[in-house]
Amino acid sequence: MATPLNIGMIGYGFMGRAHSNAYRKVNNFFELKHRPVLKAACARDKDKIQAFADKWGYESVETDWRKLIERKDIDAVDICVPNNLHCEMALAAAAAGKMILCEKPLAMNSAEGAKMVEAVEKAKVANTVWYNYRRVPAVTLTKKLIDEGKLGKIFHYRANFLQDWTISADLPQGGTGLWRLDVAAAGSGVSGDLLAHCIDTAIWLNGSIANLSAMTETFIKERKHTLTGKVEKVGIDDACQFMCRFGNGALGLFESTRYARGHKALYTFEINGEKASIKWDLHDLHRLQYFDHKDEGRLRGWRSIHVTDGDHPYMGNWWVPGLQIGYEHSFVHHVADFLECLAKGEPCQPDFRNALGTQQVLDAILDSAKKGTWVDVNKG
Ligand code: SOE
Repeated sequence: MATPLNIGMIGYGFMGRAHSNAYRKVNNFFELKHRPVLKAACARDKDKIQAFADKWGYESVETDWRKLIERKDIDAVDICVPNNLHCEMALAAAAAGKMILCEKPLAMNSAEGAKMVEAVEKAKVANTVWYNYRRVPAVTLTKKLIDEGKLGKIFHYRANFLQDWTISADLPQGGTGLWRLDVAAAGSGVSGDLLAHCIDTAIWLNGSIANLSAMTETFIKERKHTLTGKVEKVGIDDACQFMCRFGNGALGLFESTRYARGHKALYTFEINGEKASIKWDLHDLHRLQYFDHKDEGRLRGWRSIHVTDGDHPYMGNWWVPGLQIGYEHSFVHHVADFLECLAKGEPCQPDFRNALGTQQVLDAILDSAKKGTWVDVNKG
């Protein structure tokens, strides 16, 4: 019988749903020593959080996050709220001895992130940041192939995350979902929201980023603020591009925007190595494109691997070969790994310290864009 792990969820938005779904499903598909129990959900709006709790099966609700964190029957706190609240909540949760699963990006900036790392390491509580795309089986397979040396020396890393949902100037900033457009709540725009995913994956697959040169643009300069009702300056980056040099000498090129008409969540990466290349596309997330220079010349070409076989990462836990899974499963995998690491007493990556690496790159991006120069990534 698996040991219960009582979850206290703070927030009820898109990620609150994605994580709750993962907690509910994980033990149906993975053999684990722990079983998440949806103990309490928390938000300021009593009616909304009660409706969320009823829908997902949380046993109780709180309207004050400090009360949730103090509850003796909560083992792990899941922080699913805008970025400006991550640090304060994580510090309080660590001080109360709770495990923490925090939404990405870790914090508003690396100064906050460093405080969070210090707090969880001092309190010795299990912690992780929900960079979920690492756990899409095709992406995890990429990691394995690189670690096995199949690509050889890596020369190029290219990644994009393209969306188009903020093109209308009528879209306000602030409030539910739209806090992503409010710099006071988000800290940054597409860099922290979208490029953060690309950077996390890139560092995981190809090692640290040494220096970079970035540019950002805010296409819509003013938007009505939902909370104040006034038209206010937009402080976030609507688009961001940067080039960089990795520690291993590879060159990197990254782009993210919410102004690429026609693209909804086009996260792609391509990695070119001495022996082989790999391409991946979130819109076709169960496939990996692979080119191996070792193949016989006449037959050489890009192959499209359907990552659904039992010996592909995580897939042995799902259906039968050939039947694919999707976006939501990356979160189920994250919970499964978190619980497995907990049973073994190991950190679940990315932990706060690891996610601080991404935050340092994000700081460098904004710094470089502001100065208009190359900057070194400050490892703190
Ligand atoms: C923004 O639209 C968003 O929902 C991000 O916040 C998520 O992190 C990303 O995975 C999908 O896009």
